[in-house]
Amino acid sequence: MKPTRIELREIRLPLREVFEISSGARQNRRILLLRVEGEGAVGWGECVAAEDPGYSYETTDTAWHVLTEFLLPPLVGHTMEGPEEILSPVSWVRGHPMAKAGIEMAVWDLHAKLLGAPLWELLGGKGDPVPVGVSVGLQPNDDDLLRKVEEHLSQGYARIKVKIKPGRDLAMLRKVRDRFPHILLMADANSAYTLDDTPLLREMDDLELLMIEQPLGHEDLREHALLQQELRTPICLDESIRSVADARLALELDAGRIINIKPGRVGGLASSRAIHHLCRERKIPVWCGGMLESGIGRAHNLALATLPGFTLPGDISASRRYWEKDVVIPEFELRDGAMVPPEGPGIGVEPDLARIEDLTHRVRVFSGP
Ligand code: OSB
Ligand code: MG
Repeated sequence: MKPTRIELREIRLPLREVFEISSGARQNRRILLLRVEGEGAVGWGECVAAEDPGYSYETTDTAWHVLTEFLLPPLVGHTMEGPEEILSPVSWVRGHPMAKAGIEMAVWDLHAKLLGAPLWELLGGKGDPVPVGVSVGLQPNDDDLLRKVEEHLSQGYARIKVKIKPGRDLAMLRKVRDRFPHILLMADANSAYTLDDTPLLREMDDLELLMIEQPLGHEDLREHALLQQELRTPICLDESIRSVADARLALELDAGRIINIKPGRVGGLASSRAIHHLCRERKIPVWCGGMLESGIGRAHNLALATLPGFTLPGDISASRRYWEKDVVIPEFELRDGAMVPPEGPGIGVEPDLARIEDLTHRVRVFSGP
């Protein structure tokens, strides 16, 4: 297989509502899409880097820089056996997993399309519906939050994740738990706490949360291990896991009992699958996180989440939860609290080319022999 033409474009796609996490608020998404052509087929990928470096050091602009200057020129025209190999010529590039994942995932889609197989099948998944949850951002007040949770439950979401930060945590979560005693409920701190907050985090044990996601710093694996020993509630790692090596170390240290796999965050689908296998061997449950992706990134996430170790509902919500109108046809919809993996080849949904063109802010094309 050989990618002979790669198109990188930035689209601007506003979220229907502001999405606020402990590190800040977002609304006007600047998303990088990758379109790869080779042997008469076309594959699509999405880079999940955000507009600011609050979640990761990568941003839309650093990813544009790394992709255009370092990753794409040597990859276009490069012959490979399969998508597992696409990043080998650029393995010297340190870090930047989100930039790398964008092109890697596009090549997976291309590969699946050339084989005429759904991406989920190629990754080793089954086509069964995937139960999904929703991630609810910080709200102006607790009543607004309760209303949001109620709305999402009525839409059928199988699990509710609530963002927390110091000052908006225990009391707020108690209200949600009191109102909805039996739902699958979890909290995501996006690294807002330190070990000094252990007494507060311990009080959350009474709330029967499914897990607490990334309570401590993104580089604090050791601290997460110490905290986990003090908590009954499982810790789930998100920001801390940027590679297979991070996952191996985290499991070795018992720094968490659950891992949130986001293909964008860990450098693509091949490393996501490797982390999945590692966790499965050790009976560590995983689930697929989200990065407010457009339908293209969402399609990849859904394919990954069909693997058997993804035993917890993922942050793979319906297109409507994010966008006035998505960039794929058909849009993603919820069916009985689950998403049905598309049957078509590759990601199984069609990019809406006219809409993508309308939203485009800049494009770079690379072509090779
Ligand atoms: O921590 O999982 C996170 C969104 C942006 C950055 C980080 C996170 C999130 C979400 C939303 O929680 C997940 C989604 O619905 O895409
Ligand atoms: Mg998270």
